[in-house]
Amino acid sequence: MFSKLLIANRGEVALRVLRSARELGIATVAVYSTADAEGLWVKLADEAVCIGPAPSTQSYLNQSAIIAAAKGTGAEAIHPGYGFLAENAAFSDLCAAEGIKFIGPTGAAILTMGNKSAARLAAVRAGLPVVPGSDGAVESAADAARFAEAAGYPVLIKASAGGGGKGMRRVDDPAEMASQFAAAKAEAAAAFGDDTVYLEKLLEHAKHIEFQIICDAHGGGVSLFERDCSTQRRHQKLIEEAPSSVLTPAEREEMGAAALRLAAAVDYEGAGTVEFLYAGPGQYYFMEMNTRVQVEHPVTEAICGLDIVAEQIRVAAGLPLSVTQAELGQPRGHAFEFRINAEDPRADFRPSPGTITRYVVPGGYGVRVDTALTQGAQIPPYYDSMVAKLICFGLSRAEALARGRRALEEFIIEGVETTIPFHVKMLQQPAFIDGSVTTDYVEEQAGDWSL
Ligand code: MV4
Repeated sequence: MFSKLLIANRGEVALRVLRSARELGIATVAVYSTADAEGLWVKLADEAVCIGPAPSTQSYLNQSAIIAAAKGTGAEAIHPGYGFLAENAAFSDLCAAEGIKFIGPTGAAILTMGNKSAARLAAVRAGLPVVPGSDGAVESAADAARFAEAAGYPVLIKASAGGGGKGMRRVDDPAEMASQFAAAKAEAAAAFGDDTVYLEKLLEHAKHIEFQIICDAHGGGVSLFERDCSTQRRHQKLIEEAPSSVLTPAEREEMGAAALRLAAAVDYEGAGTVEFLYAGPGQYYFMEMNTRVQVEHPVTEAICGLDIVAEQIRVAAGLPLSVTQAELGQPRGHAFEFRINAEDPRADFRPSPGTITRYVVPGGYGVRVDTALTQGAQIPPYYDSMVAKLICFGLSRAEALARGRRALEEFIIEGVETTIPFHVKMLQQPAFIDGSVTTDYVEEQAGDWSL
């Protein structure tokens, strides 16, 4: 087992990793930008290294500064968290070259899954169902129109180097194909430095169902069941839940096995998430694979009784997984995660940085708050707006929902606007209560809410 671990991240996920490392008896090294010097994770770490000024490119994305901090403190491993360098293949390879264990998959696995067209090809080869799509990249608007004619409109033009909804364009009509195709390529070139695009038939009113898997270095792997992440706004997840309210045990087993087949095909090591679009019984299709631990992992921890970050560290140290698929059985209970962002839901969710003047955290059985917030904390404008995650567990979905409503009412954050009012309203919606929300719900239904 490692004796010292560097956490190459900030905020709630840095604290999350620090806690699991400490419980495993591992010394912790925090890194921070000049804007984060007072961060809770900086204070709680055994050692802390300032890696640069506030802008991410000069701090949390500064690979050489992070490697230097690891070498300077003698850290044997680096946990990247999510975001920043978590899915940066070059950084994974750089750690390996420097003899530092990257807590995550190899650069090769990250590269394959980071190219959404290559990921789709790997999925087809591993026998996963995919939505009807072009075989690889589409070079011209004429080819794109031919695909769309055959598959039927509407179609999606997707950037191979995109993902998470970035670089996606919907085309409903042949007349707009040429302009949308050109715009999609230009947008992909500008955003990712790669204008390669591919096409898929658009699957409307589908759910975003993703499977958490974790693989050890000895060919072992388990499915930790699914999460329903359909409550999204402009591809930003707002509420996640586990398990979904739609899968049958047979679908759960089938989709989990498919996710593990895809992982095996790329010699995957560590925690990963395989995303599916779910359009009804037996109608599920591979979308993407994320090669990092995700923001929403706590809802899976709640229904599995497992510390996923501790498992990541264990498998990176060459230990076998702590649990077998047989021991996991079926999900136990139900959990929701509500993302508390410093954004104003009354003003198009625009960021709301500032100082926390009042802060009261909910508690009680089945309530977990993952945050680095403290009274008087500054929320800087440089980073992602998520400041806390409220996770509520219950033996049934109804119990978890009631607990979520109660905890959201208790949660007080003043000094900045937050998404709490959005969550309170969402939990009153019949479509949410009956579990039928799909990926288009928030855009179609919640756009004109008066909160
Ligand atoms: C799709 C899709 C429907 N049809 N592909 C969004 C980002 C990445 N996970 C892939 N995504 C989707 N791909 C086909 N062929 C629906 C989504 C999707 C989505 C799309 C629009 C708005 C919100 C969304 C949330 C999750 C998934």
